[in-house]
Amino acid sequence: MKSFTKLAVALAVLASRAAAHYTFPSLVVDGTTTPAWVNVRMTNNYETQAPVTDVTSPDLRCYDSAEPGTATTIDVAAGQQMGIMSDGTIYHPGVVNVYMAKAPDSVDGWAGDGDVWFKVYQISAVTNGGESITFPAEGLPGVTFTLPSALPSGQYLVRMEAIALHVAQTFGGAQFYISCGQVEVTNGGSGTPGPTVAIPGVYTGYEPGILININYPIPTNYTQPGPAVWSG
Ligand SMILES: *[C@@H]1O[C@H](CO)[C@@H](O)[C@H](O)[C@H]1NC(C)=O
Ligand SMILES: [Cu+2]
Repeated sequence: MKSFTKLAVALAVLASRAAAHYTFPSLVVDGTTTPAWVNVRMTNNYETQAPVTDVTSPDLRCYDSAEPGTATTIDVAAGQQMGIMSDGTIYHPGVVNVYMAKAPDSVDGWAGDGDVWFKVYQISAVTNGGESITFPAEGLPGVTFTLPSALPSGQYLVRMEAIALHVAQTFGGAQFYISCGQVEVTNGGSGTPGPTVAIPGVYTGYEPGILININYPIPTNYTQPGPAVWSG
């Protein structure tokens, strides 16, 4: 009886969360939110808000295959806070990763090919041995993080990835909400960011943090997808 009730609750929650999607069209620099799709490359889903679900798709990178993304590059200082904002909230339960990749010179038109991506920030899930699982990113309008002081100066793509896990119990069910901003890091340091990965390539879709039933039974632990955060 108890497990039946839990399952019914889980299914009701799942149904109520099925529809709402989101994009990440703005950065926050010096406390100011930039207008939509000015410093962020416009994504295929700017109207539909639909997620990427194929982790091998080229769209897992910046989701701009429909029209190769262009954006204006904005200055951010190493060691300072910046943010990435959605067009609403991070509605679904799930986790967040922010990756960066340094362009060889200008980031304008740079595709971000190769093992060039490193993680600068993440918001994982919180578990307690099977009693509950919570998602601190759920419901946030966006994320704020500090750029490492050791981050070298230069032009970068900064890639938001919110992984919605509400229907992730089947392969390909996790929903990736993605966008790439263009920033010029000033006043940088001399660190060597890593570990670096290729995107797509970083995930197979079978990771325990991507192919997961978050509703029932409640996971006892959670493994954040992707490499460790580089903090400089
Ligand atoms: C929980 O930990 C076990 C043992 O390390 C691991 O095999 C499993 O994949 C983890 N589960 C999740 C959802 O990360
Ligand atoms: Cu949705």
